Formats: sequence, C-alpha cells, structure tokens
Amino acid sequence: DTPSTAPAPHLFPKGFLWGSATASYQVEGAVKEDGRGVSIWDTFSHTPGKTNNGDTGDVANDHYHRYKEDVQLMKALGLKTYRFSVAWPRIFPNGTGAPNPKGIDFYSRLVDQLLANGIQPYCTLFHWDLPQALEDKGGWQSRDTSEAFAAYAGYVAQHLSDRVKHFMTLNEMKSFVDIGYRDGRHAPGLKLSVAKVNQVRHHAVLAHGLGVQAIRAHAKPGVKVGLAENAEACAPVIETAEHIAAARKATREENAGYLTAVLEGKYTDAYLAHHGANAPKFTAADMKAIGSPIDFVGLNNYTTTWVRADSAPAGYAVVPAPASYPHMMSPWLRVGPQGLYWGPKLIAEIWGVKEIYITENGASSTDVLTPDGHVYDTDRVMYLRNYLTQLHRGVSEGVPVKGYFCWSFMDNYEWADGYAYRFGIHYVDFKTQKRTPKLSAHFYKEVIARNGLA
Ligand code: GBH
Repeated sequence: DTPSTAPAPHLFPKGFLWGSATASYQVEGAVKEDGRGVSIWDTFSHTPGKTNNGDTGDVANDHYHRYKEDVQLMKALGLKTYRFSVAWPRIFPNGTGAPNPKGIDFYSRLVDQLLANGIQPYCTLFHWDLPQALEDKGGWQSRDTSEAFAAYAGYVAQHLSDRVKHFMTLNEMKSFVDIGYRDGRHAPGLKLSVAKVNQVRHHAVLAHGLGVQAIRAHAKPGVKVGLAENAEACAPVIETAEHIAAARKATREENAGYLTAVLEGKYTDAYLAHHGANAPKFTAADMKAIGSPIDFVGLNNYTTTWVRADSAPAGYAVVPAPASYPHMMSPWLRVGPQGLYWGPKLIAEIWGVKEIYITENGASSTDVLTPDGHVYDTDRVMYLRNYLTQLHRGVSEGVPVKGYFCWSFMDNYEWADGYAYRFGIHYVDFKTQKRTPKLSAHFYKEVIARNGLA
C-alpha cells in the first residue's frame, strides 16, 4: 500500500501577514488601575440584566497584568502581527482634557514586548469602550465626541507611531451604532429614533475622518491609517454574471452609511432618499473629512450576505437565510466562507482599494477542555479552513489582501454574551487564567508555518 501524500499546499504570497486580534475591554481587566476612567461598558455591564450571567469585563483575561505571557504565546504560535485596541478611558479618563501618562505607558510596554518578539503591532483606536464622561454629555449623539476622538487619536499616534506603523480608527461602526444606539443590546443601551441613530452614524464616520486627519498630523511619516469595519460581504447566490452584478450593487448600497461614505466622501443618493426627513444633518466639510484618503481597508468578516439579481429599482435583493441555515454557537454567526472571497474582491474592484486586511474572522464554539488538557474544536477548524480557502482563492487571483487576523487570540469577554461564548483559538479558564492552545491554534500554527493551507 502506498500511503497517500499530502496535497500541495495552497500557498499565500510571500510576506502575507498572519495575525490574531483582541480588544481592550474584552481582555484587559484592571478597570480601576493606573488612573483608567470609567467606560460605557463598565456602566452597562454593571447594570443588572444587561449581560449574560451579569458578566463584566472587570477582570476578563487579566491581560493588563499578563501581557508578557500572552506575547510569548503569540510567539509560540508564530504570529507575524497582533491587532489590539487602546482603551480611550485609560488615555483620557474623562474623554478629553488632561491625558493620563500611565495609560499610554501600558500600550507602549505592550508594543515593545511585541516588537522584541518579532510581532508587528496593529493598533485600533476605538473598539467600543467610550469614556462614560463623554456619554454623559451625549456620547455619539454629540458631534463633540467626533472631535474628542480625533484629539485622542492624534495623541496616541504621536506617542506610539515611532513603533506602530498601522493604525485603525474605529472598529465596526455599524455594530456599535446599531446595537448600542438603536437596538439597546450593547452599551450605552439606547433605543433611539431612526433620525437620531442616523445622526449617531454620521458622527461615527465623521470621527473616523477627523481621526485620520489627526493621526496624519501627529504621526511619524510613513504610518498607514485605515479602519476596521464589518462591511456587509455581499456574495452572489450563484456565481453567474447577473448575480455577480447584483452583489456588486449591493456592496455599495448595503454599506452606504459606513464604508461607502468613507471611500466616496458622500452618502449615496439611495441612502439619502431612503431616509428622507430622517437623513443625517451634515456639511460639505464633514463629507470632505469623512472621505479623507486612507491607506488600507480592514474588513471584519464573519458572515456572508447572499444577494440575487432582482427587477426592483435597486437591481438586487438580499436573500434571507432559511431557518435551517447552519451557524456556529452564536446564532447570528451563519457560516458563509464565500464572504472572504467576494467581500474583499468587490470592495477592491468598486473603489480601487489597493491594500486590504481581514482584521477579524473567527467563530464561537461550545469548546470543552478535556481532563488531559485538549480542546478539540473541530467545528472552528472546519470554519477557518473553509474561510481561508476562499481567501486564498481571492489572493491568488490578485485581490490585494495583505494579511489576516484571526478573532480571537484567546477566549474573552464577548460583550453582552459574556464569557459563555468562546471565540479564542486559545482556551481560557477564567478561574485560573490558564491559557491552553485549542486544536484550532495547532491548525493555525501549521497554516502560518507553511504560509498556506494543505
Ligand atoms: C466583532 O463583531 C467584534 O468586533 C468583536 O469585538 C467581537 O468579539 C467579535 O466580532 C465576535 O462577536 O446580538 O444577535 O444582534 C462581529 C459582528 C455584530 C456580531 C453584532 C454580533 C450582534 C448579534 N457582530 N452582532 S445580535
């Protein structure tokens, strides 16, 4: 019998950046240490009934104290890059005013530790932990928050850009605006009117634009600026010319309030017409700021929006998922690997984007730690393998995706879902803080080592 040979690996381009990501409130803990101010997530998670099991980020992964050990785990995995976020209330405890030097000091030490271990830091400025002091003055309902964000972003860029070469302004504007200000299921827990939500959305994209300008003004030359948006990854239901054309139209319109506005410096006619009297109030100067040129687009991708051609004026229709559609542990996390092909491909085509990162991709699983210390998360491995296969398909056709960040490096505080929904490739025992590589970490380590998939 001849043993079967492993197929030739699907190689990624040389230098492809394999990474993993976390966010400040989800991993740091140490919420009262070294002068950190209160964030809206402290307030929200401590409000009874708001989070699963009443879980809070008070301790989370204790990463604030264990970052050196965590960087060693990253090194063991072979990570080329790590995406983290800065907690605004550590830097400006009141959102504006006097900076807290101990705040930037933590991130400076983290960055040094990453670089000393050959890992490139990618820094997100806002991953949802808004200073409570700003929320008290209207939060994202107030345009002052956009201005305050720019001042904060400029300050961080000034202090870290000697070593950090990639900054992302805001993480998933769509998520924090819709879920925090419209649905009330995330901090600050508001259920505003359509007109008010649209204004909040405008202030978020404005913060991005003003933030880009502030980073450019304060950072060392050569620093690259982008964002990390969970843009709808629109994919054709069948790969025929008519459905592909529909997916292309959908990519522009389904992202009109966020990515499209950023990449075009305008709201689409359909977006403004759809909202009519509820459309956001803005000036031409706002739109110019929002459209400030960026160096890369970061896409957080978990799901795929299936699109078909349609005779409606828009020329497309989004296809709702049947009840039996497969999903991971989180019910919203419907499996659709083709998003990692069509998402970046159509975005690069429509807007001529030259540099794209998948700033998040990953899955929740009902992981179980066996008595002998293994987590066989075959579902997560299956998920990752299928998404990476579609990513490889695009990259090998020339879609300019330069790196991929697996969400998440380790199990962490999954917002309103608390600690029960695990997204890590490292298992975390939240009683002991012990980290254990899951099967998916071993899988990902192989992908990184081969620079591709078998
Ligand atoms: C990302 O959001 C976040 O950036 C990250 O912090 C998070 O941990 C990770 O993904 C995993 O969730 O409650 O049914 O309305 C991903 C996009 C959009 C997914 C909002 C959860 C809420 C679903 N998220 N969605 S629901």
